[in-house]
Amino acid sequence: KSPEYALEELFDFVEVQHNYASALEEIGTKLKILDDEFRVAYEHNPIHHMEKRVKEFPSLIKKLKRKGFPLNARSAKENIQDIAGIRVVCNYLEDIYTIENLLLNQEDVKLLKRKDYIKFPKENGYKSLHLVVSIPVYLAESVKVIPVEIQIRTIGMDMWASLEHKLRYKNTNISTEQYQEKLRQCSMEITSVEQKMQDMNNEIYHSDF
Ligand code: 0O2
Repeated sequence: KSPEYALEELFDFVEVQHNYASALEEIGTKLKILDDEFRVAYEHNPIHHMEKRVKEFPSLIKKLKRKGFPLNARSAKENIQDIAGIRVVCNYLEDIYTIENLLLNQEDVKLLKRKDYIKFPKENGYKSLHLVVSIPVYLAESVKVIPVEIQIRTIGMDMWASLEHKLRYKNTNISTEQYQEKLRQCSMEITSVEQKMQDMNNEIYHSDF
């Protein structure tokens, strides 16, 4: 392929990254507005913090290769749904579904895919609510409808996923298997503690003092 073709492809990838970053900004702002409104109305912030990222070029190429898709910007747009990703870490279990409902009630947000790994945890103990939504982004000369992957989880689920991710991807001599049972156990204990915290929080909210 000619150098001109390669350059054109590169420009397309840069455009993809820019558009997906804009979609992330839109979703991030929507979530922040909901969180702020909750603080004013109920003196409670459902969101503890958020992390946003646009998949970097090397990871995007790696994922396209792994899945056997063509290595170009068009193929990335058509086949990869997590180019734009936002992780929403909530304070309490119920906050996860509150945030989901409020976001999906918005007219311009369309649900493309939903996986509830909280009601149906993965075999290893992984829990999170995964949504892929699309959102319109208004550019100077066009409107692009762009998918964004949203992972919503509690602080405890996030702590668990970070450790499990570290174990899986870190090049150490430690065998992951050695930790599998411990991790499953921790996942259950975290849920139990978070459920108790949720119940106490509800009791305090509904009490008179
Ligand atoms: P990274 O580096 O976090 O981006 P696909 O996204 O196409 O591969 P699928 O089935 O839609 O496929 O993915 P799924 O199950 O919705 O999960 C995608 C993302 O969820 C992963 O992204 C992780 O971020 C997270 N995830 C899923 N399962 C686990 C798990 O067992 N442990 C941890 N720690 N995270 C998990 P990536 O692309 O793998 O990586």
